[in-house]
Amino acid sequence: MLIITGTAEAVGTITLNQPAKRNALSRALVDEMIAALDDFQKGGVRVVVIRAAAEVKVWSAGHDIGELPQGQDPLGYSDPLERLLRRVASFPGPVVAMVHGSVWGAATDLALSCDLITGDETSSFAITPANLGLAYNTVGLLHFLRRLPLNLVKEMFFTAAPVKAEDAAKWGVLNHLVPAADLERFTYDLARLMLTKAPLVLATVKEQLRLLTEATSITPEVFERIQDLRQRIYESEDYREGILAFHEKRKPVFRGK
Ligand code: LCV
Repeated sequence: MLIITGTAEAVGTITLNQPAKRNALSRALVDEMIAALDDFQKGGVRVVVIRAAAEVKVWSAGHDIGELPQGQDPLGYSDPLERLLRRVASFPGPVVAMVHGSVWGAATDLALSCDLITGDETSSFAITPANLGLAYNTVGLLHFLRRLPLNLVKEMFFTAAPVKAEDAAKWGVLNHLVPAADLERFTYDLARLMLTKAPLVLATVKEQLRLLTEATSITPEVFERIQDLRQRIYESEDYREGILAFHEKRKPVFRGK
């Protein structure tokens, strides 16, 4: 089992549980998370908490780099991680990311795709395509643009540096920054508070907000220009070098081609 699931009252918990790979979001782990959300929905769970085990230093290392395709769109519509982000957004109730430890790459996109994020002083958030030479996807960029001012989105993507807890709270990535000793109690108190509210309203307001925030239209020409720009990246030598450097456990040398 790559995740541990549990329910108490009508709150469901998914605990990422593959520390040996720093909870990298592999296809197998993502499929278990999607199945858990399906089971929660069937079982009448109304609020979900996604967390890692209490003692980890890394909440999730993001997309499983070993599974990133070469020479084709690395984050296509049917990519497992993209399917997970859509499933979190379609779950008919609040999904809370409870973060202890560092969050990397598309795991930051996962946290931002949750409805709320609570974190403690060990939490940090990095988005890392610039470390891999990878073409990030348009939907993913919109997840960031809807949550953060443009200058902060640019700093996160241009530096790939972890945004540490204090800044994450100040920038609005975190709903609440809570001392590590209180994080679990605080998060589940919040979950239980939402449980006392009308579930049909929470599910409907969540879906209305999804429809409204995703109501971004782009022209076919803009679509094709974005695809053309991204194809140049994922067919680049830099992308191959980024992936290779990770596997060879060395710093990549990017040459801009
Ligand atoms: C597979 C891993 C991973 C991993 N995949 O432990 O944002 S985007 O656009 O780039 C998006 C596509 C995305 O999400 O890409 C992935 C972005 N993630 C990262 O760049 C983080 C990569 N990981 C790290 O920087 C380090 O692993 C951290 C800082 C997370 C933890 O460092 P630590 O020293 O604690 P190791 O690096 O030793 O990793 C332990 C094991 O987990 C594997 C890693 O290969 C190693 O496996 P082995 O023991 O077999 O060598 N691992 C870590 N991250 N994303 N595998």
